[in-house]
Amino acid sequence: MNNKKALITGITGQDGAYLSQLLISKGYKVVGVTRDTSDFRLRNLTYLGLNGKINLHKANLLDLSNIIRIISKEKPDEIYHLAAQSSVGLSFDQPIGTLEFNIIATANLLEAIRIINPAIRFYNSSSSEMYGKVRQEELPVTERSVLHPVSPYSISKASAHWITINYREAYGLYSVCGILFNHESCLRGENFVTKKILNSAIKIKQGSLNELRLGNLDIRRDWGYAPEFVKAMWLMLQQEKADDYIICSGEHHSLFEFVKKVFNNLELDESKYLVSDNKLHRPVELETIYGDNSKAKKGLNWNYDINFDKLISLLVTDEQAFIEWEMKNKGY
Ligand code: NDP
Ligand code: GDR
Repeated sequence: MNNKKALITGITGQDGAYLSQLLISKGYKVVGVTRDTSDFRLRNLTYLGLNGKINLHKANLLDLSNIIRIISKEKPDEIYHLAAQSSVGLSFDQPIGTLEFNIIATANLLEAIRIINPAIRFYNSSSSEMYGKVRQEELPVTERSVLHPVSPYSISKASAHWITINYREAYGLYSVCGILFNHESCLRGENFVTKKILNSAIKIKQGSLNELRLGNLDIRRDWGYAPEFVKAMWLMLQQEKADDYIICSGEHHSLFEFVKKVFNNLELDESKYLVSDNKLHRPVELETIYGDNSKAKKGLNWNYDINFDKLISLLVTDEQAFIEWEMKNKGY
């Protein structure tokens, strides 16, 4: 058993919950930071049975004094920075808030580490969205591909990415970025497309819904399974040398394929229920993106082996169990 302590920001989100579960299973003491400890926010931790196993702090990551107080008190060995306004779509409606939180929270955490204890290891979740406008011939993207972000969210993530690297290069911190491609689970927020598809398809199957309305169905993404992605985050902080890694499945499929597979899995014909809605298109869209995960597989020994069919089947099964749990635990 190890006696390490990890602090996770964004602990109530999809990745925060799965990462907490992983670290607790490895014997870590886990401390979490959240804006609010209301029951609704704790849904993911409750679902995984982690309530009571984590020491939660209410904090505003824009307030450096708040962060300094928590890090000084808890003395973590590792910090996993997952908190963000993480919706690309919402960032077009809330550009300033997204830029402010996603950039300044990251800078505040790194500055607090530099002031309090530069030996604390720091992980930051960067995003495939940072690559943005990629030409077909430049795919799959690698850690060395050029960044060309096309949304307020991806611009904020590109800044946080370079701030994290800069603290490594300028001050010698062990600060690293996982460049994550879309990864999904039943703990995904309701405003992300896979959760919407899975939840709607199951409700259509149950007879309580009769349509699924989506935006651009032609986009192609490199979708992965969230519980496997958090393993890579942990591995990144266990290396001799700090470095950044792309974390992705390496496969790419269109949103239409995703819908079709989910409906087929439930023995439904998607053409009877799928409605394409132009109002759900984004002002600027990233059409196709997929990555090369060979650096992570080789360098971190990250064993990811979930192909698209297996991913869909896991997501459908997980979502069915989640809906059942939600019905039984209304109000959690
Ligand atoms: P979630 O949105 O599920 O969780 C993020 C957490 O950040 C929330 O639970 C919330 O915690 C906090 N948060 C949300 N909005 C704000 C806001 N406006 N201001 C302050 N805090 C906020 O994200 P994921 O778990 O999916 O992702 C984790 C990280 O990884 C994020 O940084 C995301 O950008 C990044 N990422 C995710 C990918 C994915 O496919 N999931 C891919 C690439 C990068 P609370 O309310 O408790 O404070
Ligand atoms: P994304 O995820 O923007 O890639 O960001 P999202 O699931 O929101 O969108 C994926 C793609 O689906 C298209 N789409 C729709 N999206 C939503 N949300 N709702 C719809 O109805 C719909 N119809 C079509 C979108 O246009 C888009 O192309 C996620 C987040 O987790 C980020 O934090 C992370 O950095 C990136 O993945 C990698």
